[in-house]
Amino acid sequence: MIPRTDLRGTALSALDAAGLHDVLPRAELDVEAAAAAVAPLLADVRERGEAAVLEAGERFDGVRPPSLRVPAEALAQALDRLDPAVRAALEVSIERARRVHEDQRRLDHTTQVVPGGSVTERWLPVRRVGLYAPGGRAVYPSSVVMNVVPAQVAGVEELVVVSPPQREHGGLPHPTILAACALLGVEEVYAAGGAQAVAMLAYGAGACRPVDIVTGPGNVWVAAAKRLVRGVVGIDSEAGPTEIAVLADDSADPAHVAADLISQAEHDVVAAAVLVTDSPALADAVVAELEVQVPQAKHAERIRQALAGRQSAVVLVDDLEAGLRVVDAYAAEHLEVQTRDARRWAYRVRNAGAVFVGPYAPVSLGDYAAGSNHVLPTGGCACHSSGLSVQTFLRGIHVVEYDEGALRDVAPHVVVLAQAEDLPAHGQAVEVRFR
Ligand code: HSO
Ligand code: ZN
Repeated sequence: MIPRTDLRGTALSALDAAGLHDVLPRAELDVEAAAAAVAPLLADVRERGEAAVLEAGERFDGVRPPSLRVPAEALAQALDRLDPAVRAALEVSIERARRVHEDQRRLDHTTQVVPGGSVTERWLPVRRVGLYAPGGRAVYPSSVVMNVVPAQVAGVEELVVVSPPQREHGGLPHPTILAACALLGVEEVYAAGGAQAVAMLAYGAGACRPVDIVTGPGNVWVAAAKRLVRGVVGIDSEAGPTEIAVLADDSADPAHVAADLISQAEHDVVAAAVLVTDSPALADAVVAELEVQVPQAKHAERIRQALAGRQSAVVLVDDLEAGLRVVDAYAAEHLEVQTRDARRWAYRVRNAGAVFVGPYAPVSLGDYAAGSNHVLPTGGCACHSSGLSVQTFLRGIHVVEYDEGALRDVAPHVVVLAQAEDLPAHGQAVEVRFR
């Protein structure tokens, strides 16, 4: 059902991400190869614009959308037809996410460096943002919420959502995606998916003008396209398969731990579910629970494959200190801490996309309705990157203000450094003001 790894008696003090790789391998996506394959498609969209996007939709999504831009009536209709319970749940999700993200807003700040000399950091939103919302199996209106809310809170002026045309919906994107857009007040939506949609956002095509940043999860083609347009536009991280790690001791409820592992394994056959525990009894009980719960799950086969994959494991360690080293080295997208004194352990964690504390904070709460963002670093990137936030959509600009006296005081230092770098004209530009 799930591979077991016994690290008891192993010296973990030297454990780093590289060492752990043999113990807990990660599913590898060959984005490089995909990038080579999609490069001609990007060039085609750049050259021929809308026609290339529509043709690619026909080829890859099996349907040519009636129009690239989704008409306003289609958005309104999707919202009208949305199940009221789903609408109410999305509204809660949006409201909680707004509250958390509003607190992320950075304030402009002025540092008075010397009398007469100051530097102000201004935080300005990017003007136009493109959000990718997958179609197919991963139709997640919740991800539309997680992308749109921080952009709106940041003050982004123009928000564009792209999502693949669906044959069974007459070439429109999935109606739940459209409804989520309508609920969030996003009006500019295009029926475009895959690499061609990313190219359209980056270069512009038809009515869609180029954006400044492209965000949002997608398959390997989308990740490859994002990698290729980076530089032309900004991108968020390349999202990999979902990961959950659980750090637990014998106080954890095995039924809960198993359910949480299953919840993220449900996403994908390459999703990773990792339990790290110092309790052999808990490990056995969780495995027994998996045997019971997995067959009852709707996506049992997908879950079974994810749990059985090399990327998933039950890891036994000597104690929670060792467990902490393992989860830190692993740097999971999501980490649950289900131990006694969970809060204390949780605050010692250094590497994780998000940490979920104690028995009542399962990852699926964070996926939908905690207020936290669910677009998080995967593949070990949590040791250098953060999840999506208001900050993703802001740029800090230094505004430098010095008066004559303040410049005169520091002038000799500027001149010396300019000479040391063999750039005397730099020094001249200061001295010329005082001749
Ligand atoms: N757990 C996924 C996000 C998601 N879950 C969307 C449900 N819907 C990656 O963090
Ligand atoms: Zn999820």
